[in-house]
Formats: sequence, structure tokens, C-alpha cells
Amino acid sequence: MESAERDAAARAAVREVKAGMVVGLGTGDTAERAIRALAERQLAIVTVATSQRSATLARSLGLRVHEPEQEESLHLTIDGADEIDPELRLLKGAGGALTREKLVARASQRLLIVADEAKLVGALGERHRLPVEILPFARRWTLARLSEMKLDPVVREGFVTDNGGVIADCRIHGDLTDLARALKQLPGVIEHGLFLDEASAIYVGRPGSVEVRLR
Ligand code: A5P
Repeated sequence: MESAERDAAARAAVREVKAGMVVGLGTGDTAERAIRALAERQLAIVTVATSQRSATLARSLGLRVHEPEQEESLHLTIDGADEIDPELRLLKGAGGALTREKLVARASQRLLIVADEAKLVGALGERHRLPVEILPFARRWTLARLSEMKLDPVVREGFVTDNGGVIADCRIHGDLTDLARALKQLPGVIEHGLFLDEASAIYVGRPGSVEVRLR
């Protein structure tokens, strides 16, 4: 997909990377633009990827990719998002990588989100459903619990995450913090795509400029 705005946002965020850093690599089209821009800079860095797809791309471009076990923490991560609200809360996981994305984000000192303005919404859930990764074991019971919560889960049939999980795309309703907490209380839920506190900065590519919003 051609998008000068996504490219500009990715390049602006990549300028924050310095030699010696451990850098998290996001997943999705915009994050891949950042991976390409990072590789072009040929810095002495180590990366940790949020998906097999991003790891393969990064290695093919000559970047060093470590497993999370090799690093205590990361300096920063550059990732995309599906929706961004005015409080810099995110909806993520359209690509199904939300669990690794959240683990890598939480291990990072800073999470930089790269996007075009189409990702900006008034309220999360405006354009996408909420991806929830669940265990295949007893998925019937977990889906029943999600239905009881009136989340109307729709399974992405045939899709398996890098963790062997199943994605159920859910309806968003009610208070987001309460919803996030309730989902984490279900034993069959691995993770959900609400990133309420993680983003440190948003790089929004607009025609001719990149707007940076800081938390
Ligand atoms: C991947 O699981 C998602 O969280 C992505 O970060 C998100 O889908 C953004 O992707 P695009 O940059 O392709 O829109």
C-alpha cells in the first residue's frame, strides 16, 4: 500500500533510535515501514520482534533480532495501532499480534506509535472490534463467558496466532478500564487489544507533516 503519511510517521519515530539501543519491532504495515527505515540507518542496535513476520522481515534486512529471554528490557518500541483515542489509548490486534505486542510494550521504557490520521478516533471501538486472544483449550467455555459479558465474540476461523492462540473479535462497551480488568480475570483469555496506558508518544503522519503527541 502506498502511503507517504505512514512512511513519514515511521521515519520520524525511527529518528529517536540511537546506537546501542534495544528496540522493539511492532507488527503491521506501518510498523514494517519503521523496520525498513531502521534497517536503512545501519545502527549498532539489537531488536526484539512482536511477531514471526516482523522478525523475518528484520533479519532479511540485516537487523539483529534477539529473543525476549536475551534482553532484560528495551529502550523503546515502535509499533502501529488500529485506533487511537484523544487520551492516547489504543486498540490493537487487527494483525493478531496483540499479546506479543503488549509484552514487548510493557518491557519497553517508551512505546512510540506510528500511524496515519485515519487511525484517530473519538472513542475506541468506532471502527474495529476488540481482538481478544484466547486459549484453544476449552474455547467453547471462554466464548460462552465472553457472550455472557455481552461482548458478542466472533472467532477468526482458520487464524492461529504465533502463540497458537485463537482470536475472538469482540464488541466494546462500557468503561474501558473495567472491561480490560474483566477480560484479564477469565482464565481462558491470554490477552486483549486494549492498550490503555502503554503509549508514550504518537507519530501521526499527515499530508506534508508529522504531528507528535506526547502522553
Ligand atoms: C497488529 O496486531 C496490530 O496491533 C497492528 O499494530 C495494527 O493492526 C496496525 O497495523 P497497520 O499499520 O497495518 O494498520
